Amino acid sequence: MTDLPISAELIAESNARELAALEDDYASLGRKLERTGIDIEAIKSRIASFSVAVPSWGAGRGGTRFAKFPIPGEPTSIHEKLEDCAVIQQLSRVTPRVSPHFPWDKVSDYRGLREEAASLGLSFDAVNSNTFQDQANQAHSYATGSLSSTIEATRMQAIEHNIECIEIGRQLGSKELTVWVGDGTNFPGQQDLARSLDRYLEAAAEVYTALPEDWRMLLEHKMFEPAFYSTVISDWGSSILAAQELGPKAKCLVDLGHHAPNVNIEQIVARLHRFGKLGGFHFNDSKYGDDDLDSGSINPHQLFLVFNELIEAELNPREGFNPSYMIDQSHNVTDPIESMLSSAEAITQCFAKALLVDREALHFAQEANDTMMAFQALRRAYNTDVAPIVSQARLEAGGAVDVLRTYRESRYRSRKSQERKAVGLGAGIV
Ligand code: AOS
Ligand code: ZN
Ligand code: ZN
Repeated sequence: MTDLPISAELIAESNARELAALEDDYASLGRKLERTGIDIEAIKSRIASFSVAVPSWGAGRGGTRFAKFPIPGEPTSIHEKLEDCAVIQQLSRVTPRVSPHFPWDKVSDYRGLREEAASLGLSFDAVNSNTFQDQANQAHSYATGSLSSTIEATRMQAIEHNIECIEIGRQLGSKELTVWVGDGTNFPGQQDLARSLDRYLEAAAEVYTALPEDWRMLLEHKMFEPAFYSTVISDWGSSILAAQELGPKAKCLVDLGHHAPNVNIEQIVARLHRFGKLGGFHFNDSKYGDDDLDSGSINPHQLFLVFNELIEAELNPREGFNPSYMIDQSHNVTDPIESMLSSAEAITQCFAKALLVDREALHFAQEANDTMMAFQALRRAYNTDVAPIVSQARLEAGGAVDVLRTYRESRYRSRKSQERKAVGLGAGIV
């Protein structure tokens, strides 16, 4: 491995200051869990094998249609994004894979890019195609749709782009193509709701045919935006029907922000799994819509309930259980590295809490229709502070006990602000 962005000495020094307190907290939590028959070491080893991918685009500042405010030192190429993702992995030890997006991350040598990632301790996760915006020199516009466009040449272009993403993914060592289309309408009557789905299905089938044997195609549904009246793959119903029609390699991807407010997402997770179609997640949080806020920052309880369903699913595997976990957030006001460090920790903690649920007590209460005790089985796990197990697992994997403090001490961002070229308006203004 070449030089990693954060020095091992810095991490060790930072950890040294935390060790005594962590040892104390870990021992105390271990005793508490032991009283309920849970072996903390077993939980820790489950956490040690947990991971969540980070999106290459998440390394940059997000924005809205009103404005984007870049920060000094923001990455402007996939190479710089990989370097930032390496920082997240070095400190958190739960984000060893990066999900790239094309053509945003286009380079001339993908095998070289794969080696570059490997030298930073990273590999590639699902490849994301982009047919929701036009690129310079593109022959046909996606203004009226892509895979579901009424224009055949546009559909063909979208199909070819997805197939090109598969080809790039093969070179990067990926095994999944995530397809989210912005296709939809803004006016009643704008498009035939049935025929637009027909066109989507036909075009998606062409992409499906190009999938290598051991690949999966993840269909990401979204209720609205950029289309505000209807979208072609609007919800988990449309998604599972499309996935069932396409074939066994097609699965559904649940982006937590892509539902109507207050929808019971954990139940959607259970449903998709029941029919063997749960393919993966884009983790984020939201208050109003597809806000792409940091995971667990608004409703950590929902995130916990999602993981609770995932543990249940794992105990009852149907046609395999192997969902891909990924973060998909828009970091508009924070340092993206800090947001992803904090989010990776929040996600891992919810996974850990779900592992603590006394399944026997839960199932017994469910069978006995003892509502309060069933709820309490979840509540007890949710109320447990699992930070010491998650931190201990991270420490043992070579990460930082206090990820954010160690990151700040590294002064990584300010070093990058000296080295990297400024991004557009606002960059360089501190
Ligand atoms: C869009 O809302 C989706 O969440 C997609 O996953 C999209 O490809 C990603 O957010 C990058 O824009
Ligand atoms: Zn998403
Ligand atoms: Zn989204």
